[in-house]
This record gives sequence, C-alpha cells and structure tokens, in this order.
Amino acid sequence: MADKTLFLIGATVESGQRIAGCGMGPDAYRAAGLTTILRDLGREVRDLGNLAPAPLREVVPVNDRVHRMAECVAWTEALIEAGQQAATQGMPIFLGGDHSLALGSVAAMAAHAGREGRPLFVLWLDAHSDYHTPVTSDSGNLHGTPVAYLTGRDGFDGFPELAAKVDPARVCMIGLRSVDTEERAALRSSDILTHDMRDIDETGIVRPLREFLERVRQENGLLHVSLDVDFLDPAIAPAVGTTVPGGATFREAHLVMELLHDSGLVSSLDLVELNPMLDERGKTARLMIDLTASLFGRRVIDRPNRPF
Ligand code: 5AB
Ligand code: MN
Ligand code: MN
Ligand code: MN
Repeated sequence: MADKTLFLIGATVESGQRIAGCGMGPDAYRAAGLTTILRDLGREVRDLGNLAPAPLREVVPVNDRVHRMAECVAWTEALIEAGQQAATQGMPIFLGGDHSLALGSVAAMAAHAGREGRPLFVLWLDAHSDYHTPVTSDSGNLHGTPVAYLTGRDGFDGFPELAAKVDPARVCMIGLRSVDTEERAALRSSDILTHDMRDIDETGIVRPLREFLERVRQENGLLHVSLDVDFLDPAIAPAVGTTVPGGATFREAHLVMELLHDSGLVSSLDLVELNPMLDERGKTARLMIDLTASLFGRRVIDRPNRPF
C-alpha cells in the first residue's frame, strides 16, 4: 500500500437494510475530517465524491422477503466499475453506506487481483458473518449477504456475474458474536477462518490477525479490509443499526489497524454501516476515521516496526 494515492469512493447505499440514515455515512466521514487526517499523514487523497448507482433494471427476487434487490444490484454494478478503475490508479477506500456495499467493492477488488495474477484475501471485521444468501436470509436484508456472494455461494441469481471469486480459505472473520443458525452451518462446511469474540477473549486479537497476515504475505496477496461499525463495542460506536454488545474495545480496534499498517499489505478498505442519525455528537464517525488514521500509520511515537 506504500505510497499509492488514496481514492475515496462514497456510496450512499442504504437499500441493504431497513433503517434510514446510512446513506449519510460518506458525508459524515468527510465532515469528521477524513481527507485532512489522511493528508496530514503524508498521503495524496482524491475524493471521487458520491457514486451514482447504475440504472435500475428489472430483477426477479428469489422470494418476497428480499428487500430492495434491484437497488442493491444497481449499486453493486456501479461499485464494481468504480472500484476497479480506482484500483488501477491507487488504493480505493469505499465509504458506506450499509454493508451491501461490499457486494460491489470486494467483487471489484477480486477482479482487479485476478488481472494482476495475485490472490485476494479479505479481512472481515464484523459482529456478523454476513454469510446468508438471499435464499437463506430470514430478514431479507442484503447487507447480511456479501461474504456468501463473494465466495460464490448459490442463490444470487440476478446479481452481476463475478469476474473472480474469493477463495473461502482466504477470508478471515474477526469479531463475530451474532451468527444465524443457517450461517453457522454453512460456515462449518466452508474453509472460512472464523474468530468469534470468545477466541479474542482467550487468545487476544493479535494472534489470529498475525497468522492471517503471514499467509497474505507468503502468497503475495492483495488484502481487502471490510470494517463494519458493529465490529466495535456499541459503547464506543453507537451509530449503527445492528448493535451487538461485547464488541472490540477501543484499543483492540486500534491495535488491529496498527498491525495492518505495519504489515504494509492492505490494498483496499471499506468503512461501512455508519448511521449518522444514530450517532452521539459524531463520536462514531470520529472513531472510524481515527481507526483509519491508525491504518495509515498514525502513531504516538516513532518506533521501528516490529516484525509482525
Ligand atoms: B451486517 C442478520 N444476520 O441476516 C440478518 O450489519 C444480521 O452488515 C445481518 O453485518 C447484519 O439480518 C448485517 C440478523
Ligand atoms: Mn456487516
Ligand atoms: Mn455487522
Ligand atoms: Mn450492521
């Protein structure tokens, strides 16, 4: 990720769930000072503004639970296009919007990695596994489905064909504490690496992360990081529609970002699920951009990078 220009891509998507407000996420990050923070760290930043979704097509949802599928498809198409373009010129940072954004952002990065002949790894920082398909989802909310789409599970008829799938063995989830029955069963029979909060309590957050990063390095992979606000404990990050108690602490979250920075492996990032309508005096937006600053090398004192 060294010195690439950072491309901010706003996506005001909120059709992946049912609470209004996520669409203000990109502008909340801007108002909280994201560009300035990144420039102060010496990075070149180009804010591409907020994306427009592709024209709506008629789609046939697999069942009537599925919520606003045509809009999600339109966003996915636009994000695949914009993400690939940004990735050829620099490092994309996708500002959401709900987590259905990742249907497009990660598909774009998988296509990009494929063209470079390198494997894509995905670090999923989330309370949830987002491993439903439109068929298995009880809520019908498509923000609960991106990992299933990206790894090629069935049930996504009507969504864009993936140029490249993500190998489930290259997906690592950290922070899990709310996984539905069907997701749990499907995860068990997949190669996805899952670390729930109990693992974090027992081993700390550093070990699973270092192991994963070591693999990314060994395979010369690209690394996409998808940060869902609800990865964080709701006490420090209340501005999200799907709060689950017992999340990552302030220091755990910063430590993840600091280790990611030291690894030098991150090639794209999602900041998703922020709902500014639910925030308390901007504190969640500020925390999200401070975490981003840690990912881009903000540190208290200069110290030699430790081997990771
Ligand atoms: B998020 C739930 N599994 O399918 C569902 O916030 C929650 O992007 C999904 O991680 C949460 O509706 C999606 C109950
Ligand atoms: Mn999520
Ligand atoms: Mn979540
Ligand atoms: Mn959520």
